[in-house]
Amino acid sequence: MARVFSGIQPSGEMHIGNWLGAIKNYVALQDGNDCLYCVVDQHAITGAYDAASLTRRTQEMAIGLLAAGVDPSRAVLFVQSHVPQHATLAWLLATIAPLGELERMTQFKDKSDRLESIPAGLLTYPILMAADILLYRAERVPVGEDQLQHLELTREIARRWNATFAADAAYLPEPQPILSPARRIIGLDGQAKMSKSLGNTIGVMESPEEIWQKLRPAMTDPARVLRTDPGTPEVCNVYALHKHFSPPEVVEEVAANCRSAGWGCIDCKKVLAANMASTLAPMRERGLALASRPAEVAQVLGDGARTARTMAAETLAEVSDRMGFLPEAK
Ligand code: AQP
Repeated sequence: MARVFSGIQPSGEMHIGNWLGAIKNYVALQDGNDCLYCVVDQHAITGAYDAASLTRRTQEMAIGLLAAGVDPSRAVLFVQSHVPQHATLAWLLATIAPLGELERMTQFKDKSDRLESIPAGLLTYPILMAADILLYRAERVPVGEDQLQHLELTREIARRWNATFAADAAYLPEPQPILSPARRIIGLDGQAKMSKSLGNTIGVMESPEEIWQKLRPAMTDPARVLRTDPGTPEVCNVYALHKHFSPPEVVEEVAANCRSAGWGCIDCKKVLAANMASTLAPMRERGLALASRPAEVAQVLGDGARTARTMAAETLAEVSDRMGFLPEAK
C-alpha cells in the first residue's frame, strides 16, 4: 500500500487533458493505495485571476473530481488552502531549493514569457508543489508529462533536505511519478498542450452540443486542404483523440477513411464528438447532480481537510524539530 498524492489547479474547468493524463489514474489508484487528492487553489493564484471566480472554480473542481470517481470513502479529498501547513512547509523548503533549477523550469519559462511583470510566486510554484507532496510523505504522484520536471525538482528538494536534516534516515521519501497512456494531450489548436489557460480545451462537463461546437473548428492534418485530399492520420490531433474515445475498430475505420479521403474531416469529427459525448455523459450526469447538493460537497471537503491537517501537522512537527525550531510549550 503506497501513499499517493496529487493536485489539480482550479484555474479553469477540468478538461479532457487533465482527465486522461491524471484524473483517471487518481481513480484507479484508490484501489489498494492510501490516496490524498487536493484542489490546489494556492497554485491557481500564481497567474492573474478573479477572486470570485476562484471560489466557484474551486467548488467546481471538487465536483469534477467526485464526478470522475474520486471516492471520499477511499481517498482524502480536500482544498489546499484549508491546510495551512502547505504554505508553511513551502517556506521551509524554499530555503534549500536551488534558484537556478527554478529558473530552468519549462513551465516558468513558458508562462513568464507571456507576462510583462513576473510574480515571484510563478517562480516558486514548484516549491509549493514539493511541499504539497512531501507534507504527506507521498511515494507516488499521478501526473501528466508536463509535471515530470517539477516532480524531479521535488525529488531533488527531498534529497537536499534529507542530506541536511535527516542524514540518519531519509525522512522525506523521493516520490515517483505515475504516468497514464495519455501522457500529453494536445489542445484543439493541434499545437500546444491542452491547457486551461490557453483556451484550447474541451471540458469534461460540457454538453454534446458544446463538445461539437468546439470540435468542429479543431485543427486537423494541415496538409488536408480540400475534402478530396487524402490525409495522414498520424499528424492529426483529432485522430489522436479518437484513440482515447473511440473503440479500436472505429479508430481503424477513421485511419482508413482519412488516408483514402473516404471521409472528410467533418465526418471524422462527428464520430469523435458522439463518442466523446457518450464517454463523458456519466461524469456529466454525476457532476450536475452534485452541483445541486453543495452542502454535501462542502461536507466532503471539510472532512478531507480535517484528516489532511492531522497528517500534515505530524510531518511539519517532525520537519520543524529537525530544523531546530523551538517547540511551543504545551
Ligand atoms: N494536456 C494535458 N495532457 C495530459 N495531462 C495533463 N495535465 C494537464 N494538462 C494535461 C495534467 O493534469 C493534472 C492537473 O493539472 P493542473 O491543473 O494542476 O496543472 P497544469 O498541468 O498546469 O494544467 P493546465 O490545464 O495546463 O492548467 P494551467 O493552464 O492553469 O496551467 C496534472 O497532473 C497535469 O500534468
